[in-house]
Amino acid sequence: MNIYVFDMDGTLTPARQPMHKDFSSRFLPWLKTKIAYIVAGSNYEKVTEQLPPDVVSSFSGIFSSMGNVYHQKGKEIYRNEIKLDKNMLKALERFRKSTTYPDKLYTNYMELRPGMLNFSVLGRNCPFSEREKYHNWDNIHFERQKISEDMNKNFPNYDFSLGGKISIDIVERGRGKEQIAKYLRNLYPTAKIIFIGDRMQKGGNDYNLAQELRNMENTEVYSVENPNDVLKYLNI
Ligand code: M1P
Repeated sequence: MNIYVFDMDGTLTPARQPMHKDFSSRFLPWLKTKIAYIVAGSNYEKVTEQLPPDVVSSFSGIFSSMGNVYHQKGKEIYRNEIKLDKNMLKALERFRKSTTYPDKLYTNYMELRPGMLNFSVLGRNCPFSEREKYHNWDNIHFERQKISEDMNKNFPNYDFSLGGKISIDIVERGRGKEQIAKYLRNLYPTAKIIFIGDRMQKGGNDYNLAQELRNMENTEVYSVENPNDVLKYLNI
């Protein structure tokens, strides 16, 4: 038996965008015959915003906020909280103040979710066009990567990783997506667990889960760049 686990943004949908209709029309019939889970960096509300209701209800379970909240058929099964270190928050404030990003910054630069904090120098409440602008700038200046590396070194009790296009996901070490590997292995002791995500490179928010699974028996991890790659991999 195979158990499928999918990241959401960049894997099943474009980052922070609804699932495309042509994707869901091919994916849903496949999903209905399989046991599959989502593990998203976004919170549960965003997952249900981005995915059509029949897709949401066809998943066996949805891990959101980096695996810190778990829903089964719409019912919350567990949630973790995060303890925030004041010095860690101050260091993030300093990065926000000292950014060399030349364009407008927006107010919502720290978003607390269950068990995690999302930090974006740009600000999460920016217009969509500004996300792309910042992302293109970051691809040249590597601001998020530099902040994550610095913070991982100075605050080893936390884990800083790159999720989507403008932000950094922060969890207590061990409380990222990797926590779901043991959870699923306990549920399915002998099944093959297959994880599909777009951020499996070191520093990405799928990396730790991919590594955790690589260290377990009977698993497979598959890296994609976009939803089209998922359709190709599933051959649907
Ligand atoms: O699910 C991937 C990421 O999506 C968003 O990233 P960004 O806003 O940077 O594009 C965030 O919700 C992030 O937490 C999440 O990991």
